[in-house]
Amino acid sequence: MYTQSLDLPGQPAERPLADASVADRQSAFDARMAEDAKIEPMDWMPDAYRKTLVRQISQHAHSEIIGMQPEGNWISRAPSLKRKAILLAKVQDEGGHGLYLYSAAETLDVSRDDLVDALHTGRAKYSSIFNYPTLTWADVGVIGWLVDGAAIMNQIPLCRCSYGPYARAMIRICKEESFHQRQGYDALLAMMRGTEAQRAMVQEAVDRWWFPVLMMFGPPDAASTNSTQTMAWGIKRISNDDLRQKFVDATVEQARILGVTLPDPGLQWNAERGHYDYSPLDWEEFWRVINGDGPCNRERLATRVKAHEDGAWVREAALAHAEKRARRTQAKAA
Ligand code: FAQ
Repeated sequence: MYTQSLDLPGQPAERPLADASVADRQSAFDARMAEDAKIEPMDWMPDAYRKTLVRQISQHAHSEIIGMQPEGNWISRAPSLKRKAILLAKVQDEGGHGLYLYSAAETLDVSRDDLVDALHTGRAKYSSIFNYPTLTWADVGVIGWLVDGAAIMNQIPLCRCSYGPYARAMIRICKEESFHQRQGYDALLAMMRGTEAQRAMVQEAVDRWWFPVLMMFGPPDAASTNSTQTMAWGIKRISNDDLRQKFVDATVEQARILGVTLPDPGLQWNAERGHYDYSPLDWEEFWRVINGDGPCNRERLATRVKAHEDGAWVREAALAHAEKRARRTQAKAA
């Protein structure tokens, strides 16, 4: 099962190379990269590899945690008991993903307090998509279908990431994301088989989310500052633009079955390329949103900071309890 412990079954607790020079350690690391082997927390790794993993994994964790808000907003207004139970489970799953990912980041010698502080002070990024509002119940279905769908497309290759704890965490996360995507599609299908007003509500939600979802994959490859290095290190396996294209190609047919129109007049099959063409995205909007000026950035961050502050007593009580138990165990042993 999933574990945060640093030892692996069948491997010595201390990896060889403890006394090796930096050059030897670098060549051992390069050899592992060349054979596409996993890097584990006890292995030596270049500082830049460690830093970029901390950056990507912690930003991913922040996205899952902030990502609870847009749908959490609808839990008390879900249209039926069944939809409410499903949505509650989904939002809790996202919280769980954030916790696995913080734990994976902690294996890289960073403290969770520092990571959380970076989010709360606006120094760390989280996914652009969670800065858009959820105005109607159809938005909840569209998040499941498109946002979770894009997340799966991006995260399946991360199950093969070179860093073991991140790759293993992604396997379980992807399984759960699949349920999320299906529940969203199912909710939308129910609405599309409903009244004219419901169908219009779904179409209006798709119109608002389509382009921001395509931007989730990150800037075009030419503007992606991290990709060349992270792909060389086997962290990212497929580029931003290639993942975006795979997502567009997969989604067009799903939209047709659902009966919605994707809001892009430039979307058309290109037989020569064997892919759908789509219109250029508004990258100015993307940079504005990730730099803090999207429709909901301030609200999302303020809600998160308040939740953290409101939960201080729980953390303090848990620590006091742990200390009391440790004192009791010590007293018994004495
Ligand atoms: N939003 O050089 P690149 C989910 C930043 S989880 C904000 O291409 P990279 C589940 C990027 O950090 C969604 N910032 O970057 C769910 C970099 O800035 P930095 C999150 C973005 O890392 C569903 C700069 O732009 N998923 O949805 C974005 O190679 C429903 C230059 O970009 C992950 O985090 C963006 N969209 O590629 C939860 C997956 N795109 O850090 C609740 C793991 C780029 O140098 C409800 N992460 N930036 O200051 C990744 O795969 C990658 O980090 C990318 C970005 C693809 C997101």
